[in-house]
Amino acid sequence: MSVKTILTEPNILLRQVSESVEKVGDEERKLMDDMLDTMYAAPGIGLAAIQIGIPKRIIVMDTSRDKNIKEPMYLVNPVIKNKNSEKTTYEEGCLSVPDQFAEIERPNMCEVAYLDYLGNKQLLKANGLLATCIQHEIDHLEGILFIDYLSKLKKSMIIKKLSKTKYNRIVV
Ligand code: GNR
Ligand code: NI
Repeated sequence: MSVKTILTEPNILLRQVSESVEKVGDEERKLMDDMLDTMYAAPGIGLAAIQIGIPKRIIVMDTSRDKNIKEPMYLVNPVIKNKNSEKTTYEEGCLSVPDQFAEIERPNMCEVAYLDYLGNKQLLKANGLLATCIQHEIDHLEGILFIDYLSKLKKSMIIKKLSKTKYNRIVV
């Protein structure tokens, strides 16, 4: 279990489309453990493998409100099967877009099929913050960041700011 460096925009790796996982084995579980450590250390409520430079379709999440109660979720090859036409807005942030926040509108409910930590098939119906987080993380697997939904001007201002700042997370 170790905390990895989180890549920040602008970085072409974050724009890569991640590859499906063929089998959930020990290597994938080790990656999920490291991703969870990295996410908790950040701290964040979700993390996609590409954020630590691994282009695999794996995300981890924990949207539990109580910091003392850990409710880790592991989603391998997640696919959205259904989403609501009703929209909801959250102020989103991203560990790969440090210190920047914006209101983003997304479907308020989604059903997602995925493989869990043991490689078993699961179907999850999510709403609220969890639904938003799942969609934010699946976007990462397609090389999409939340700033892509902003106007060209807002997006370029954020990228300009990030380019001026050197973000280095210390790997312990
Ligand atoms: O920690 C995070 N918080 C968050 C808040 C609102 C909507 C999405 C997120 S995900 C983010 C962590 C992250 O960057 N995951 O990719
Ligand atoms: Ni993110």
